[in-house]
Amino acid sequence: MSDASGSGDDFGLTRRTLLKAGGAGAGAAALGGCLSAADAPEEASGEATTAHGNCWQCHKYCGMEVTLNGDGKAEEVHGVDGHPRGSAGEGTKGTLCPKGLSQLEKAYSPRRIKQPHVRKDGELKKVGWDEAFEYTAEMMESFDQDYGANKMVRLHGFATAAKHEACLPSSNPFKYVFGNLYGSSESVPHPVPTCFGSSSQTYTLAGLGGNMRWPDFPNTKYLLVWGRNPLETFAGQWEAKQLLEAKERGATIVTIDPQYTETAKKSDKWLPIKPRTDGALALAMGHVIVNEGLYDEDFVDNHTHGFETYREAVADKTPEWAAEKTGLDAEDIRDIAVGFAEAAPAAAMQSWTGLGQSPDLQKAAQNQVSLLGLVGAIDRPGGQKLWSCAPTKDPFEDVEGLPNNAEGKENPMKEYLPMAYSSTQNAIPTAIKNGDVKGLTLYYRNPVKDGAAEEWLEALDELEMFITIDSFWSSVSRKADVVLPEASQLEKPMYGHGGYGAYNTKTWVTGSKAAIDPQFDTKSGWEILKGIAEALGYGEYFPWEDKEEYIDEQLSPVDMTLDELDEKNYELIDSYGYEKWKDGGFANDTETFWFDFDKKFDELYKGLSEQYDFEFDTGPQWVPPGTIGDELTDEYPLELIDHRTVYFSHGGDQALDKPLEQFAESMDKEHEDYRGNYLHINPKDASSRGISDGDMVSVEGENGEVSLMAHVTEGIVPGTVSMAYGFGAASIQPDEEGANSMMLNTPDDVDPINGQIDRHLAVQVAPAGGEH
Ligand SMILES: Nc1nc2c(c(=O)[nH]1)N[C@H]1C(S)=C(S)[C@@H](COP(=O)(O)OP(=O)(O)OC[C@H]3O[C@@H](n4cnc5c(=O)[nH]c(N)nc54)[C@H](O)[C@@H]3O)O[C@H]1N2
Ligand SMILES: Nc1nc2c(c(=O)[nH]1)N[C@H]1C(S)=C(S)[C@@H](COP(=O)(O)OP(=O)(O)OC[C@H]3O[C@@H](n4cnc5c(=O)[nH]c(N)nc54)[C@H](O)[C@@H]3O)O[C@H]1N2
Ligand code: SF4
Ligand SMILES: [Mo]
Repeated sequence: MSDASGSGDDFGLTRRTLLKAGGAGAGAAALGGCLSAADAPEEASGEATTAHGNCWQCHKYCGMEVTLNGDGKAEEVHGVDGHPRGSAGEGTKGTLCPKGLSQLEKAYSPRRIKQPHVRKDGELKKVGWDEAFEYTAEMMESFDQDYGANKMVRLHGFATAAKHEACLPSSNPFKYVFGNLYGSSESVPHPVPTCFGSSSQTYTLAGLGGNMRWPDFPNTKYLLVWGRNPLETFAGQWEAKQLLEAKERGATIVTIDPQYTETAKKSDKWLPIKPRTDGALALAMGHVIVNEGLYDEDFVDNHTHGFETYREAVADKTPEWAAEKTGLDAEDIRDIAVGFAEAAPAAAMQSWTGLGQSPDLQKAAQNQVSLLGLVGAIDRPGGQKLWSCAPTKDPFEDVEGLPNNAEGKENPMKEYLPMAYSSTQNAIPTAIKNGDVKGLTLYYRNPVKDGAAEEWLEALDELEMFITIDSFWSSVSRKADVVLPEASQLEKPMYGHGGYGAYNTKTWVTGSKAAIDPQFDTKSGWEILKGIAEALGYGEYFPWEDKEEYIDEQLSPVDMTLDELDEKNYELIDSYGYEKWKDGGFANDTETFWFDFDKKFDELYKGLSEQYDFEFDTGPQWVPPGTIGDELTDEYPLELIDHRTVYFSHGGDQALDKPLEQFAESMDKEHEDYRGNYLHINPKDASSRGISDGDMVSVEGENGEVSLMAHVTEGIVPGTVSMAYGFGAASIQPDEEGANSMMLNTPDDVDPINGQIDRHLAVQVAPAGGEH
C-alpha cells in the first residue's frame, strides 16, 4: 500500500483531476467538475491519460483501465491485470466482457435520461436538481401525512448483505434514506424472491447458501454445472477464466441443462435434462454413491444432520428410475455419480437460477445440495468454497442519533407474505390494487420484467407516489412522478470488498475514483440519496461531503483510502484457509450440514401438504413437475423457461445499440429488421407447428400471449422452449421489441414458501399471423 503522497490534495485538486484535465484544463475540472465531456470542445485539447474504474454493468466490479482523451472523454476501457474479479488471479491478464465494453456507449448514450423530471399537471417536466429534490421531499412528506410512509414499498437491485450472499455491498444508503429516515418498512431484497429463491432457501437451510455458485476452481477435479451457464453468466471475468483453466488442467466438466449452452459446448458431457426433473437425477446419484459406499463416512457421521432420512430417501431411486423421469441415460447418471464421488472432496457444483425459479424445484435443490454433504466436498480444496470477505465498515453505523423511523411500522404486505419469508414481489400489484400499498420507489430495478407483468403495468397507474432512480426511459420510468437520472459507473467512485473471486484463499478490496464527470445533468445514486435526505431535513444523518469520503470510511478497517486504492484498483488483504464449517462457517447458522430440515420446516411442509394434496417431507424427496407449479396439458404442452446471454445484464442494457447488434449476430439474424429476443425451439416442436427459423411466433399461456422471432435449434430439448429475458413490454429496448415472457406469469405463480417467482410456465407456440 502506498501513502497518499502525490495526490496533490493541497489545492483541493486530486491526482485524478490533475491527470484527467491536464495543464490548462485543470482549473475548470477541479471547480466542481462542471466541464463534462458531453459539452467539451470536439477536438481533444490535452494529452490522453488513463484512470481506473470498476465495471458495474453486471455488478461484479471487474477492474478497468479507462483511456481518456485530452478533454477527459473516455475512449477505451481495458481490464486490470491480476484483478480479483476481472482476471484469473496474480500475474494474469485482466479483461472486460461485451457488457463491460458497452459501458462506453452507456456513458454517452443519447438514450440516457439526461436530467431530472417531475410530474406537473399530469406531465413529466424537466427540472433542475434543487427543484427535483424539493419536489420529491414535499411529495414524500405529504404521502406520509396522507397514508403513512410505510404504505410505500421500496425495491432496490443488488443491495442486501446476507451471510449466504457471500459479501454483497456492506452499506446501503437507499435503505437508510427510505427506511431509517423516511420510515418505509418494506423492501423486497435479493435473492429471494426474484433471483433464485426456490434453491436459495434450500441451499441456505442445508448450509451452503449462495456458495453453491462458485467452486474452488484452482483445485477442482470434477465440476457439475447444474442449471447454470457460467461461460455467459460469469460473476466477473475471473469465473469463466478459471473454469476454462480447470478444464485445461484436466478437470471433468459436466453440464446438466435442458439447453446446449455455451458452457455445455465446452463441457466433457452435456446431460440434456427435462426441466424440473433434477430432483430425480440427484436422488439417483445419491443412490449410487450410497450403495457403492463412495460417500465420506467421517464427514457424514461427524458434521451432518439427518443422514438416515437421506439414506431412506434414496434407497429405491435407481438410475433407471431417474432415467425415465429425466429423459437421461441411466448409464450417464451412474457415471457422473461415480465420477463426482471419486473426485471428492475435489468435486463441486455451479448452480444458480436453473433450480431456483420454480416451487417444484425447491426439493430438487435439496436433493442436489445433499450430494455435497454426502461426499464431504465442502470447503475442502477443489470442493464447494465458503468464501471470506475483507473487513469493511458501514459508515451509517457510526452516525450519531441516526433514527429508525421504520421501526414498529406495519408491513403493508403483511397479508400477502409467503409462508416463510418476509417479502414477495409478485403480490405488490395486488396490494396496490387493494389499496394496501400506495407508493413505490425503484432504484436500478424493473419489476415488470420479473413477474406478473400485466398486473404490474396496471398497478403502476394506480400509485399515489412513484419515484424512480434510473438511467434509461421505458414505459416504467415514464409512469413515475419523479425520475432521477443516475450517472453510470465510469462517472462515479466505486468500492467493493470481496468474497468470491480469483483469489480462493485471499480477501481483497477494489475501488476507483470517478474516471469522468457525470454526463448530461445526472448524479451518482449516492449523491441522489444524499440530496433526498437533505431535502427531507435529515442532512445531519448523511454527514459525508462526497462519496469518496464515505468510501474512505468503508475502507477504514483495512487502513486505506480510496486515493491509495485507486492507484492499483485492487489490493489483497488477508489469507484464509479451508474447512470454515469447523468454526460455524455454514450458512445455516449451525456447525452442521443438514440433509433433513425437520427441525425447521415441519409445520411448513405440513401446511403445504394440505394445500397441494401431496405429502411433502422435510427430507430429500422426489416432487414431480406440476405438483405446485404449472402442469403441461394438451392445450399448453410446452414448458417455457428463460435464460441470459453474455450481451445483457438482466433488463439493464437493452437500450444500447451495440449489444442489440451483437446479440442479433450471435443468433445469425443481424440481416433481419428485428432487435428483440428469440424463442429457442427444437426442430421437432417447430416443424410439427409449421414454424421455420426466423418466423415470428406467438407464445400463449393461460394468462395471455406474446410474440417474438423463432430460433429453431437442436440446442434445446424437445418439449421445452426458452427466451432471453429483458425484452418486450416495459423493457428499455427502444421499441419494446421482442417478448416479455412474464406477461404470461400471474401473481399466483410463485413459490408458496418463499415467494420466488415461478418462471416455468405451460405454453403453446404457433406461427404469429403474417410475416415480420
Ligand atoms: N423473466 C425473468 N426475469 C428475471 C429473471 C429471470 O431469470 N427471468 N431473473 C431475475 C434475477 S436473477 C434478478 S437478480 C433480477 C434483476 O433485476 P433488476 O434488479 O430489476 O435489474 P435490471 O433488470 O438490470 O434493472 C433494469 C433497470 O435498471 C435501469 N438501469 C440501467 N442502468 C442503470 C444505472 O446505471 N443506474 C440506474 N439507477 N438504473 C439503471 C434500466 O434502465 C432498467 O430500468 O431480475 C430478475 N428477473
Ligand atoms: N451475462 C449475464 N450474466 C449474469 C447476469 C445477467 O443478467 N447477464 N445476471 C447475474 C445474476 S443476478 C444471476 S441470478 C446469474 C444467473 O446465472 P444462471 O443461473 O447461469 O442464469 P441463466 O443463463 O439463466 O442459466 C440458467 C440455466 O438454467 C437452465 N434451466 C432452466 N430450467 C432448468 C431446470 O429445470 N433444470 C436445469 N438443470 N436447468 C434449467 C436454463 O436452460 C439456463 O441455461 O447470472 C449473473 N450473471
Ligand atoms: S463480468 Fe462483464 S459486465 Fe460484469 S462486471 Fe465484469 S466486465 Fe462488467
Ligand atoms: Mo439474480
